[in-house]
Amino acid sequence: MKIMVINPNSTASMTDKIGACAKASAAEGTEIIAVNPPDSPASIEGYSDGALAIPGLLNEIQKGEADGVDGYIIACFDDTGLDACREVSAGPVVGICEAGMMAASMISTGFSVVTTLSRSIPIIEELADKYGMHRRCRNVRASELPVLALEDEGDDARNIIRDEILVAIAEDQCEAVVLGCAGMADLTDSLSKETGIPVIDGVVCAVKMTEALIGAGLATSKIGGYALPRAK
Ligand code: 5HY
Repeated sequence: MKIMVINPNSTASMTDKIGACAKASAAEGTEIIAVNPPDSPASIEGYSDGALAIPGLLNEIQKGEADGVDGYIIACFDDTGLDACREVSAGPVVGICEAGMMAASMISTGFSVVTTLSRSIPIIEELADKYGMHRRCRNVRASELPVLALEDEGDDARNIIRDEILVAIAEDQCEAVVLGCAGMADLTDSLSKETGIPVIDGVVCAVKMTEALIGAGLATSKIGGYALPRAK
């Protein structure tokens, strides 16, 4: 099966990192294609960045449909343009926020999210409501790291996220933590070991869930809300 992983921002180094994590978790026989729109914002921080990224996202899906892609992953924790992408896609489209929250809700009675800037908190809280996770999602916290700081060498960003996870454990009584940015995908193992709590990355969860949906022969319903756009 062929799965396209789309990083909605235009930072190629982050796309490479996301692609490497996706490939490392993919099953034998799964081909992972990691792409980003060439002209979207360098990072998605807030509502307007998200809106500006959607045309490029839809364009990547159109290219995938012409290239026989079986399923898609939106590799931004804001699940940017997820519903619009499902409208124009035959195969399943999975957002890393939804995938990460679903996985966390299956291995814990309550989880917290640690994201980048606090301006992302309302967006993620709205997604938790949309996915019926408001009872399981104990809190959404900001590390106050700009998204692109995750591309910097060294452990500064990692240590700031670690410290926020430790505060979440103490204050939220969470039993798992979901990392609230695709750019954190390479930090899960070391953070889990150091903090002693399951630390979850939505990219890996989305790969396994997309493989499961395709493997189960499931595709996006073309009845109703996700029907292909009508010709006008
Ligand atoms: C992400 N932004 O996963 C989100 C995270 C955030 O460019 N990739 C981004 O801060 O909302």
